[in-house]
Amino acid sequence: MSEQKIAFYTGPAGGWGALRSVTNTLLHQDIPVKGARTLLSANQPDGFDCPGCAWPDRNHASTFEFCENGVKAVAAEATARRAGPELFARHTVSELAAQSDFWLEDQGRLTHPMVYDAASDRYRPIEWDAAFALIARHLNALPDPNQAIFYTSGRASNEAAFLYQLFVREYGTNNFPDCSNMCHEPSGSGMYPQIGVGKGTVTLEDFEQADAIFIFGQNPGTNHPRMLGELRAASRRGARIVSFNPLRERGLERFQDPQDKLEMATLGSTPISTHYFQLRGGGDLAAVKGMMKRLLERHEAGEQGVLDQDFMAAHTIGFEALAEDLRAESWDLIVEEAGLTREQIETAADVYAGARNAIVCWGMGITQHRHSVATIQMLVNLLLLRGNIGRPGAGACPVRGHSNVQGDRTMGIWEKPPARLLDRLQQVFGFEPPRAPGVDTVEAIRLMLAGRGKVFFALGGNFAAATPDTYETWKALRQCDLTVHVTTKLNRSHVVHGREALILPCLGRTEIDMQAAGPQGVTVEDSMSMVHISMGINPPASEHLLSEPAIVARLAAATLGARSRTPWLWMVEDYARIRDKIEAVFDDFKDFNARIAVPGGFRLRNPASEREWNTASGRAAFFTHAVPRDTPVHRARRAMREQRRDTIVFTLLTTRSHDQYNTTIYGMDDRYRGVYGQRRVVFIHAEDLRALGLRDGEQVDIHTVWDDGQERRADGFRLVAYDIPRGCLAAYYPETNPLVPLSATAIAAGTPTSKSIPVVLTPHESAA
Ligand SMILES: Nc1nc2c(c(=O)[nH]1)N[C@H]1C(S)=C(S)[C@@H](COP(=O)(O)OP(=O)(O)OC[C@H]3O[C@@H](n4cnc5c(=O)[nH]c(N)nc54)[C@H](O)[C@@H]3O)O[C@H]1N2
Ligand SMILES: Nc1nc2c(c(=O)[nH]1)N[C@H]1C(S)=C(S)[C@@H](COP(=O)(O)OP(=O)(O)OC[C@H]3O[C@@H](n4cnc5c(=O)[nH]c(N)nc54)[C@H](O)[C@@H]3O)O[C@H]1N2
Ligand SMILES: [Mo]
Repeated sequence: MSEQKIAFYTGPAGGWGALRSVTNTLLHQDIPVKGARTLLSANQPDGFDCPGCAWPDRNHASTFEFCENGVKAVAAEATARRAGPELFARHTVSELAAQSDFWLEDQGRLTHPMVYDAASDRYRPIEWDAAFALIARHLNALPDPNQAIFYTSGRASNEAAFLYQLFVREYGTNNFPDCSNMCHEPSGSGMYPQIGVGKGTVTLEDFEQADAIFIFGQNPGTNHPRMLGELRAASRRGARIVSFNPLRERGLERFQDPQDKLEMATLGSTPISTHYFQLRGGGDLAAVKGMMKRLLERHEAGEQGVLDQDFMAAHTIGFEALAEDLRAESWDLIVEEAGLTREQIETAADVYAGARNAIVCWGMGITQHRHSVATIQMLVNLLLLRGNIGRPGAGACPVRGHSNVQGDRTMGIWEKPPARLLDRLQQVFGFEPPRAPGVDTVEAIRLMLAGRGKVFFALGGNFAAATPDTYETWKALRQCDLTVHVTTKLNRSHVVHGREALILPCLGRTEIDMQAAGPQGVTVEDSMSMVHISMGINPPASEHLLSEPAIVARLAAATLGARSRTPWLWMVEDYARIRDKIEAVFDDFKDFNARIAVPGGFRLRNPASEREWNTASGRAAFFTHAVPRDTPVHRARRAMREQRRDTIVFTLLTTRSHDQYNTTIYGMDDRYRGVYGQRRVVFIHAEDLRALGLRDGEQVDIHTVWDDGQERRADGFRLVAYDIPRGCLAAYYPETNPLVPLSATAIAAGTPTSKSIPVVLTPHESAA
């Protein structure tokens, strides 16, 4: 591990640094040779889908798409390290719980199903059948199926997710919290009523034809490195790339393509953003409103072609209300809340108006706010004003996180299932599905805290670390009668457990999945609705592992018994049988098995991208929103002023380092931001440091300003003077999750507002 230092990085993203990092990663996982072979099969027609991000691949083409962080994701799974029964015999669970998140996962792949033994405070091995019987006993003893909670993380394949939602609904609940609730939920909530789909409307081909690409609140250099390939190509043919981000992210500035021999040899690189707007955290709605106001002003000054009036007349409703609201909006308020000058906002608008085709991308910098749904609707408004949906080179591109998070939702992992899905399940499987909505992630925590959530089951993920209000969440999990985790590696959620607890180790996507009918592939859907097959190539990490579909099927058979007419065990003998059932439930999956036999798979239909609007009015709808002036940050600042305290209330945004995959910490560096050997850092503007009377490098404690009387703090963060707007702070997740109140959620989506937490800083009180 590197020594602790802060050393600002001036090179491009990618380049030799990325290659060095890959070598170190493979060495750390003890797999130099095997790792390399495994990587050559990632995203190939006959290989596995990279378990990293959801960015699509070019037709699963035959050239290896290099991606530093894809390598880390694959290597983490293909590691030679093992966390077997010996590890659990050596350590009590209390001892394991004292270890860091990094240490827990670094023990390697889990090899045996394990059960918690309270007498010895240890996990010990258990047979699979006994494990399923234990879960079935708990589930069947609950007086109400709504006391069970079934979490999903977005790595589960379509086949696993489909069986899972079917099992849980046959069991009797829609309690499906999932990682999406903390991620792109607001994108779906915003887009559905507006354009009738909750997914992106673009494909990779559109990126080749766009004249302008707008990137709001996304850090592709770290989280979707393969996207830099598209951006680089766009930049080279002269497209405008406009970034809105409080931080200057390296990957949005320059990229050196490790696959380009000339660029590597000459140390050349390609600029990415032509325009970079360092707006205030949470300032996007105001900025986009300003852009639209500018377009309207130009239009009303008589300029032709600023707005696409033909498109609006034929396809939209609500423009007049929006226009009226834009006219009435004050530039002063827009400028104040966006944290950009009027000239900057006008420049952005003019770039947009000058582009024939434009794409708008967004990530967590947009979705994890109080007003995220409204902000997303403003982004879609912006697209609609110039007819930038439903034609080549244009559209909406919410960039998804987990590699199959979009597919899981398509398969019905949804706490608020549409009636048509339930009707179809009823027809195809002959049972009465529950109709009442279930709980999302935050509601699930509340349900457990209230003592009405008693069994917690997780298909992947790390609920204890990924969710907000960490200590409340831990209390919630510890109150459960039973917690169960289907997982590949040891993590926090296994050591913060219910009275009884199980760890069920499963195959990873890189591994050969052998069933009665032979080796099986699974399908996934990427961020652009492309569905394709993924085949593992490595031998399983242990002979005791089961696949996720097999775990769900055997659990369903054990729990439902003769109550269910579904042929659970028969379906998992050959996953083509599961796909036939998926086809029977979802019209879009017609000829499913045949269509995934084609390399690259197929694209699910996206009506909005064909200008068919499945909305209430049958048209695309403009939505009007006020610039938010009453967020928790505004309120906290007002309260400080009223109490005549000069304490600075900051907006804390929590983000990912270059060396992590969500709660999985690969290493302690964040190369592009110049941080090495540590994670407890907080980025701050130099003027704010001075105003606080603190120095760069000093340690502080962070406290949330929230009006529920509960103290929330995270201690011992090193201040790093950084290029960030005044009044904003940035720090890494999950260390900062104790600061996010459970009640801090997005309006109309329930997503924790992890990018806008009102906080104050105090000098660190050392424990000594
Ligand atoms: N290597 C790697 N890949 C990943 C992941 C990972 O952890 N590691 N996670 C996966 C998952 S699940 C997801 S959802 C995605 C996440 O990918 P991203 O969406 O890129 O997520 P973050 O790193 O949380 O932060 C996004 C960016 O938002 C900016 N930002 C913060 N607040 C604001 C704001 O108010 N306005 C604007 N305009 N910008 C803001 C931050 O500075 C940061 O650059 O990546 C996926 N891919
Ligand atoms: N403060 C703050 N909180 C956040 C965010 C933020 O930006 N800031 N981001 C949010 C977002 S966008 C998301 S998506 C969530 C992520 O929440 P989760 O999806 O719950 O978390 P992960 O860290 O991705 O889960 C990692 C674990 O998944 C398990 N795993 C890995 N591969 C497999 C597999 O193939 N099968 C199974 N069964 N298990 C596997 C491993 O045990 C690993 O420890 O966190 C959210 N939380
Ligand atoms: Mo995510």
